[in-house]
Amino acid sequence: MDKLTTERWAILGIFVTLVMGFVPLYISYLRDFGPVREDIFLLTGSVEAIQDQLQQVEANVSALSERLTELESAPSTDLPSGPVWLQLVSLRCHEPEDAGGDEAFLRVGGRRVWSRSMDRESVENLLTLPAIQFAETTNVSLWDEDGPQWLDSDDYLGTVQVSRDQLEQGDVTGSFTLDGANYELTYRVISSPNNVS
Ligand SMILES: [Ca+2]
Ligand SMILES: [Ca+2]
Repeated sequence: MDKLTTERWAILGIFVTLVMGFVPLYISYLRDFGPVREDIFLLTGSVEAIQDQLQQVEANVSALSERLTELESAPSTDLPSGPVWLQLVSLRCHEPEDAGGDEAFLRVGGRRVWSRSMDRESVENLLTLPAIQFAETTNVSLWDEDGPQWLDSDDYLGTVQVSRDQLEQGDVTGSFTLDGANYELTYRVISSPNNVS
């Protein structure tokens, strides 16, 4: 063999030796670290998913924070602290206490404010009565006048409690249902006695 051919064989030998040595090493590397690398990919994927979720949560927190700021800066819906008035609207008799109809009368805060004879299914308009000022609550009670008092005292038919919480809620109804009677009261709680219509 000439010198060139010898060198070629030598280079080929070195190459084959390197390849033969490298292949088992690579196989060993895959065996030892292949699955780990897969796990690392999976783990990396999970980390990315968690990062995405974190970003989502941060975005949600940010949106909520903005909404909270909006709500805090919104005008207060607290009820005004000034005086309020009770405006009686109507009284409907579904069932009177007396068989032939009642001599009905209303008391507001214990004071008699109205009276009228009422039969079954009759309705009385109370908007003509002046509005009555009160603080937090006041009671409206309905009675049937009987008599004479020493023989047959007036019959108490029930109480409707009116509260300033009902301010400007429009028409509110309450019932008087004691002693077999059934009446329905409609009223309004208003911030000015001139709001009647
Ligand atoms: Ca009676
Ligand atoms: Ca009566």
